[in-house]
Amino acid sequence: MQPTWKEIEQQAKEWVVEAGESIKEALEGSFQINTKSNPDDLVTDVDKSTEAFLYNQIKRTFPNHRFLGEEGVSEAIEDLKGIVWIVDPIDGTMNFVHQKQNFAISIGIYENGIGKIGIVYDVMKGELFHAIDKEGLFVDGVKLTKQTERPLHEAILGVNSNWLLEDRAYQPELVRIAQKCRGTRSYGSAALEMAYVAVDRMDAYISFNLSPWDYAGGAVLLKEAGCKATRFNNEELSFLEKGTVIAAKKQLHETLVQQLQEGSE
Ligand code: 2AM
Ligand code: CA
Ligand code: CA
Ligand code: CA
Repeated sequence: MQPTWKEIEQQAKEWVVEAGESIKEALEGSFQINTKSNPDDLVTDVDKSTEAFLYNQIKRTFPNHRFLGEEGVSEAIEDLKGIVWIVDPIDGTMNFVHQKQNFAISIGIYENGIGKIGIVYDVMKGELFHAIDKEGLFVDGVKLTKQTERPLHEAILGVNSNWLLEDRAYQPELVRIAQKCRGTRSYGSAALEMAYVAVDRMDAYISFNLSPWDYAGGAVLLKEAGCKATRFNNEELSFLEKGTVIAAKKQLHETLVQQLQEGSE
């Protein structure tokens, strides 16, 4: 018999909590830190062992499900046919290494490209954001019932502040948006920042260059909260290719996309 989405979610929740325990143990001891694309792009052996743990559990329990993870423990995924788990074992590795908090395990489970389950687990807080397609968004099992739309001048925006430092496309538009909003935050974990928008702790999250594993879990949470996540130009997110991400309450999303496009044509 095929498992239900509820059963799959339950299983995934157990695994992220178990993986979180191992991550906490690793933080007490020592671990290896390496760099990837640049000196600030970190990866540790804990990222890899966490991804391997999740991959092995998934493959053992659901042998026909496929797996796309940041650290590449599995085969390359070139399409989203069937059920694909899109996994970031540690989202916010720099926070993991330096702050020892503010990082998450992120899982998005997709069926033929449609988001079915989203899980973002704040390991150190033990706070679990989870959602099933059409069943709503929950924090530690408690359903979210209220979302507030705020105009830009009352909104808090999550941003990756690197864009302040670099001369790049959309920079003038983003500076203008940042000036107009009530305040900005930069937590350093895309998955947590998207979860915070979904549960109404922030109003929007904007980032230049994210990969599917950064936003696959968050995208399901946002959808279930009635929020919207797209590319800066309002195109749908791809779960196979990287790109810009703007996630926000629905009306604010419209305002922000409009402001991002002003002057960029
Ligand atoms: P990561 O920790 O899994 O790499 C930091 O602002 C956010 O951007 C994190 O969610 C981080 O995910 C993500 N990110 C994506 N690409 C990155 C890169 N090349 N270097 C650092 N962070 C990156
Ligand atoms: Ca990374
Ligand atoms: Ca990530
Ligand atoms: Ca990661």
